[in-house]
Amino acid sequence: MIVCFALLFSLSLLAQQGSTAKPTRYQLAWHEQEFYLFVHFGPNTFTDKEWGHGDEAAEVFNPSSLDCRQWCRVAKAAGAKAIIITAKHHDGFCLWPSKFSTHTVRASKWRNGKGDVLKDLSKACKEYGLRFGVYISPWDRNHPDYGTEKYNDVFVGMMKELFQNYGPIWELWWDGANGEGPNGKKQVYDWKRYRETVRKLSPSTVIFSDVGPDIRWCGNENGIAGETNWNYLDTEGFEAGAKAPKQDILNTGNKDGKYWIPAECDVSIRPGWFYHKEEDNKVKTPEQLFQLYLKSVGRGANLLLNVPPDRRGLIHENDSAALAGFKKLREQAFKENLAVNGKIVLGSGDSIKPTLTKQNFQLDKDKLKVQSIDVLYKKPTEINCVEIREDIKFGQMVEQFYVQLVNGSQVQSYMYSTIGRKRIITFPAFKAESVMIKILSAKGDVRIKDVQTFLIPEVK
Ligand code: FUL
Repeated sequence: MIVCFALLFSLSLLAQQGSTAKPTRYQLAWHEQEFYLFVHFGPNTFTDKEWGHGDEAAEVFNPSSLDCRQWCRVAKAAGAKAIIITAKHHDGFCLWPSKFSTHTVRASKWRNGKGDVLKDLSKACKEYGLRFGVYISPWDRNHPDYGTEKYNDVFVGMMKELFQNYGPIWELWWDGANGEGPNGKKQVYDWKRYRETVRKLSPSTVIFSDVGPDIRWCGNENGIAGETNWNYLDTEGFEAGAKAPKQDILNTGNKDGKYWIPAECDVSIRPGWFYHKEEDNKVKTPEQLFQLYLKSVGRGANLLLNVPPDRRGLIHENDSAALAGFKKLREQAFKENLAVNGKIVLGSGDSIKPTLTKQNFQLDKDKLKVQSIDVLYKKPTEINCVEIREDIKFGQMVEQFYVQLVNGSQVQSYMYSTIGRKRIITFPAFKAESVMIKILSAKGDVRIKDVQTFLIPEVK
């Protein structure tokens, strides 16, 4: 019996690996979150720094009217699905009253040392139906044990507190940065132990770091996934931080990578990660945010947009206005799928419903030459955007495809590489009688879940 279980276990592990690795159910659910907020908040908010030195007095942390429910309302109004907060940034200050540090909210004046930002936020997220995520930096410029083996116990102890007191934690975000601590020493991070700790405490949590194990960094802090974006990555011999794969590899993934580790695109709505008053007029516009959406979610990745609360402990009016505008643009762009004004025909001649959501279909890798997907409109229809989805629960297959727009003798073609969970492509508006999507090459049999076409606002 034991042998049987062992065999089953190793078979199921095999299913996660190899060039046809598939997402776990937690990763699949993660893909569906698409867009969520990052919240950088802590002493830096009050000292105007981006990287605190760890010697800032705890008293500087004193938001005048912190309200995590306001953050949630802003997130909801923006159509974001979750909030990930910097529970501890490099300065070591804990936004919860950790037993493992003296540099925490407990030592601040805020609410007479009785406040707990994580408690407020985890509760508010539950109330508003948002997922709750936590960023925790292993680099700690304050902790006296940093740079010694004892610090790994501290870090593990802190994570236990997070999971035991504020769970469920949907995503855990590990920053790979590794600088000196207060005694001038660097820490040797025990990533293996950290990973095992989290898996044991909360198997449903998806773990982000440069190299996963569940979600990878997209290789830049501009919020932009690769035009070619594989959900696969090879991680053997790599770790988060200095030992991570090159940034361009993180950006595109590895076509034949062994593990399913999709990209998350982090970027700030302002130039800095933390709030700075002088950046109040440098908030990204709805149009800029929409472009970022196309270059992240539209390339099969997720978008993690940082919106830093101000010294009141509130999301600033300029940021919430930009977010509302961003939501409106997405709604306008994708409200009407113009493919429904016609029919979708497979290269094989089968006609199917204009939206494929419920009717996935498969293109046989060996017959790609004779297979394509055509959208035939009832009358010429102006479009400038096509959205295609692969059914990624079977893996990611497409490596090259083109889109051809036809109106009589007028033909316009565009070539692309990967599709993945969602690929949104845009081009100059064209009045089309038909659109053909032709897959030119693929790793294996292709399963397409949906094809939609739109006329989206011209956004520069
Ligand atoms: C980086 C940090 O050094 C920045 O301060 C910020 O937190 C960003 C999201 O990650 O590694």
